[in-house]
Amino acid sequence: MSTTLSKFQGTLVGAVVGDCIGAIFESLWAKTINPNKVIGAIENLETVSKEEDNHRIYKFTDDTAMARSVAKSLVINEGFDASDMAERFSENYFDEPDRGYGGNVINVFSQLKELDYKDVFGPAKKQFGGSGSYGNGGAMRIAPAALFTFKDNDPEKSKDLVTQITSITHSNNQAILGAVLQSYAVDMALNSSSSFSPDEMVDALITLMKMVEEEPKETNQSSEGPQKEDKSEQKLKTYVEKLELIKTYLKQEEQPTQLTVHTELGADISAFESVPAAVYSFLRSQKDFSDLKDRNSFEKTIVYAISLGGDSDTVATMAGAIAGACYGVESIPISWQKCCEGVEDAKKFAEGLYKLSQMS
Ligand code: R7I
Ligand code: MG
Ligand code: MG
Repeated sequence: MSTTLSKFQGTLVGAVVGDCIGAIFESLWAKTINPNKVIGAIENLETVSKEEDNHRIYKFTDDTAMARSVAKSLVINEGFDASDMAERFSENYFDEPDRGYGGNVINVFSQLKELDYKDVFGPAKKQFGGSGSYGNGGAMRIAPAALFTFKDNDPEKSKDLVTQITSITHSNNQAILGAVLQSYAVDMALNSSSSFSPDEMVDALITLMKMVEEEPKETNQSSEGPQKEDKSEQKLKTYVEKLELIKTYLKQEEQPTQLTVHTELGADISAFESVPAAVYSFLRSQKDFSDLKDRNSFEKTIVYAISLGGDSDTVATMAGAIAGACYGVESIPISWQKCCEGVEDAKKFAEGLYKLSQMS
């Protein structure tokens, strides 16, 4: 298999297994999860996969459902068709409403349907009194867009596509910036070898996000992150500041505890409090992880992402996409692939996006 195809498949399969395995823990909304508990659940899954017939399948959630729509729409239309993508998002939700969707995005789906997918960006703009959702629903589904723009190697183009795809459901600037950061991280991982330098990668992300965050905004929305009720907990205001904090972590001889990362970077339902955690989970896979000496870097990324607690399916799906893009599909254990719903489809979508990337 070509390295690029392996990385494309790694991206989408990595996202699926992160979602399916992370979903085991999402409902806990824990501050942190002991890595041994995560490993226990993974060992269960690995045992289950050995039972040839009718073994348990770990279901994907809304994160994957929406990523599938992004991938399908881009492949079938050979580009972005806003109305088609909006229809896929909504119809998938109405077909399978129990995939764990966010509480407000489902109103957007209803309104899009009522409008017959004509005013595609209107309903999202009305959410939360006009400020739009700051949820991580844009970032969680964006990996296929990074595969689509891979061949252009143009951050501006990539940012534009990500902005459009996200704006169908999330018009808040923080949700859009989070999706842009996630897609830049996937793109960098696609372009990196498995022995990349985490310090260099975080520097490159800081450079790109500085440009994006400094752009004047079309709306009068604040570019600052959502404020927690207890303002003392929320010290950082921009994605660049969060990346600077990650840079500090990476320089430390000993990496911070999960509780520190959960508290300082966040691992929650907002984009601002989850995308940086996913990026850090991936970058950290190059560092020592004493509980996981016999696991590869992809596996370390997933276990670590889930151990941050909170919105674990979403942090793990985003971290899984970045790690899969870097380490390739071969790094994802076959036993995990066998047990997670939607892996074969993810490989097919990746192949479709790969073929598009090879066209001139
Ligand atoms: O962002 P979204 O698609 O949710 C994705 C999350 C992932 O964790 C999935 O795995 C799934 O569990 O849900 O859905 P939204 O409904 O747009 O946002 C999610 C939640 O974020 C909302 O239901 C609100 O609780 C919260 N939220 C806000 N709260 C106050 N003010 C989002 N934006 C705001 C806001 O502006
Ligand atoms: Mg989910
Ligand atoms: Mg989630």
